Amino acid sequence: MVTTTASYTNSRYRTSTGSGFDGVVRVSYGGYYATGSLLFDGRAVLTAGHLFDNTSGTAQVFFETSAGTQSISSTQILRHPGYDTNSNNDLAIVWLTSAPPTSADRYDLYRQTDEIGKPFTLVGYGAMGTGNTGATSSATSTPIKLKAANQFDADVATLKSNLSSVMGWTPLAGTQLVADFDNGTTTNDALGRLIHRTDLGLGLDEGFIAHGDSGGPAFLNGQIAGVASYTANLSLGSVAPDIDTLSNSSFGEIAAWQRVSAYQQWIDQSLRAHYPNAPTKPEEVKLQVPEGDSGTSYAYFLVQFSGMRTDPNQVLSVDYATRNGTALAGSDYLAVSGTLNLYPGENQACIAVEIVGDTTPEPSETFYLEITNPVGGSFGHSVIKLTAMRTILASDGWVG
Ligand SMILES: [Ca+2]
Ligand SMILES: [Ca+2]
Ligand SMILES: [Ca+2]
Repeated sequence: MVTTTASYTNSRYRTSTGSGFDGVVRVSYGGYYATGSLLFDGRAVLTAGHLFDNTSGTAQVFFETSAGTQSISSTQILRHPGYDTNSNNDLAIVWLTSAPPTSADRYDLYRQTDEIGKPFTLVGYGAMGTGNTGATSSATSTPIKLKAANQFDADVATLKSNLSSVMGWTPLAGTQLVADFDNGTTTNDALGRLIHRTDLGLGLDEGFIAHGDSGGPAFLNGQIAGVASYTANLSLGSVAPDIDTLSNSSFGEIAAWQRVSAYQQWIDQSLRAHYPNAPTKPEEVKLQVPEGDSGTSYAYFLVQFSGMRTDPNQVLSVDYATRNGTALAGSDYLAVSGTLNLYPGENQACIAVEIVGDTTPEPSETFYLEITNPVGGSFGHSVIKLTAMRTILASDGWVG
């Protein structure tokens, strides 16, 4: 990944397995390399749209986890239908032909719109270098997954309104977050000088995206808040913050991430549309699910809203989290927690939980999903929590 303030060999930039970044993947397509993140459904990877000239080919997705390195082909690629060469809607979802390793982290989306001013963690497999040199390696040689930090300074609309004369592209307001690569000086504080968002960076932790980091995540609270999209070296008259005037991911440049909070409806609904054999009414919900012999399969929970919206455009939501019964998170099923939105026109949606298959004889076991914090409706009768149980059925070989 990433150009960093100090050498990439500094341990502060390393992403050892088991440290929460094992769902950040390398994506290859048509001879190009990018980065992506495994989404909360455990089947799809979120990455950049500009990697794909069309969506008829096959991508390869590489997982590096404690289980080793594993490559999985795509079964479908969906580029955002609004993608354009102004880097608008620069997102794609890549579905995998088989379940990724259970050791790969699955990520929820950052759903609040308070990203600006917050420090984030960026992770990627792109070209390396330092802020002084810019990217000096190619994105295809010896990929190393690195992390660094930066801060979201503004929405792209603020940049455009200040720099329309020198910005040769027209971004959609509210859909991209920008950050700059700081070295602690005001001279190279790009967004401080260009749009008066003064911040001198995060010291040695400060880092930046480079070739091959496209599609990689910007994490807030361990959730995907941004998808790396592009970099630029901008100057306005005599204000020229780039340290070397080259577009090379050096100190003094700016970068943009697609703002995931603005795209959560598209991502959520795209994933839900791909859930295999998902129930559409309560009588179709299976309370008992077979364990399977390998990979993972889904147990579904169907969440329904039976009231009336006060405003038809209102987004309703509940929070959810799995809880162990006799089944244990990590070995019998994969824990999930997050927020489920019901978008305008929707009165129900499924939550999918991955059941871990293996051939070890086990008794039937149970786990729970708890639903709390209804927004836009209530559970009624002073109920504050709904709990549903699923049973993972014993595999045939168990005798007890
Ligand atoms: Ca910065
Ligand atoms: Ca700055
Ligand atoms: Ca530069």
